[in-house]
Amino acid sequence: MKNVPRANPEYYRLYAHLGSPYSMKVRAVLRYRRIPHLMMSRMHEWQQAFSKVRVPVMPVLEYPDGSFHNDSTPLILDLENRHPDRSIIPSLETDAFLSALIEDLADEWLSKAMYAYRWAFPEHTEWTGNLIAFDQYFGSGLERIEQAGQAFETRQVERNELVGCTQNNLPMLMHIGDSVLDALEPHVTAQPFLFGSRPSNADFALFGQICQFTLDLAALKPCQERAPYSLRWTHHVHDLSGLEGEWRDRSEPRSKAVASLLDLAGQAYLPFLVANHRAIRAESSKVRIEAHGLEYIGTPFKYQVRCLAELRRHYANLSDEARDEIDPILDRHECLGPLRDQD
Ligand SMILES: N[C@@H](CCC(=O)N[C@@H](CS)C(=O)NCC(=O)O)C(=O)O
Repeated sequence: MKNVPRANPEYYRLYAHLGSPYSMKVRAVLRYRRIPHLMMSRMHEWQQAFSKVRVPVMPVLEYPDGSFHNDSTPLILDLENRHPDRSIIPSLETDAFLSALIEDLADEWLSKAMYAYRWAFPEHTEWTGNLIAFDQYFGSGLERIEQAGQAFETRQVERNELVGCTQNNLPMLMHIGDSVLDALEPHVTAQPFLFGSRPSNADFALFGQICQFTLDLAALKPCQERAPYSLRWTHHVHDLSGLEGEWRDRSEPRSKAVASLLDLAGQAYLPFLVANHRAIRAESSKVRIEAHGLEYIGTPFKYQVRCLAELRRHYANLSDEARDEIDPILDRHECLGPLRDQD
């Protein structure tokens, strides 16, 4: 095929959509970092992008050089190497580690609450399916939109089992959403972000999932009642292009929200990652944990084995000084064992 010259070759192209938490995460990062980009949100545009990446998950970022990349966490780190200004990795080594841990918890654990709110309440799934199809096909006729909506709804509801959004797991999944909102609600009225007055990769990951709570009918009312300011906060994080902030100084205390999120990581998310790792190694078809007096049974994922390995690698690479400071904190929140173990 002939190479058609691009009108604006310096732009990144983000193949993404409003109903995708990771899309909103990456778009907000690009906006905050003032990285020039174009948002490509229609179905025919994604199809083209999906054919260029190994794992077809949303969002895909096309670099100005024409290469295609996805998976938000490493993608964000790659953008850090390419664009030094307005970094979203906290400058303190300890905070950078905690931020990576919270980013992962949001992407891989809070995301289950988001998916459950969206697809595990049968009375609301038709509405969501249609709205997401509308995003991809608006202006193409109601019939086309609702046909695509139904197809998408069917596919996503069928995936509930695979991603662990079962009736058995609902109490655990709702507990995850509630715990995160309870951690953030007093925090967002006191401080704009977790590690200072500028946003971190953890803030963007939490935002990505929570901004979806403002879209889904099952989530909207309970979450708005529980944490009105946290939901409102997400409307700001969508576009922080004008924000100027600083990382916290070493002498300033960390937000209490960080401690609460570490509790969730230590009590449930890290034990889940460890159990997932063991299940994959044992070639078991199920991963099971108990936490907060609740049970989670799901399908093990290789991707999450990499998440655990990545967190352990990051922890192992911390300087002695950072470890002296962070070990007692991780220990207090039951995070240290799973990060140190190499099994
Ligand atoms: N780890 C990936 C996850 C991305 C992801 O799961 N995206 C979802 C949409 S929000 C997706 O594209 N899923 C593929 C599918 O539903 O088939 C990231 O951080 O970007």
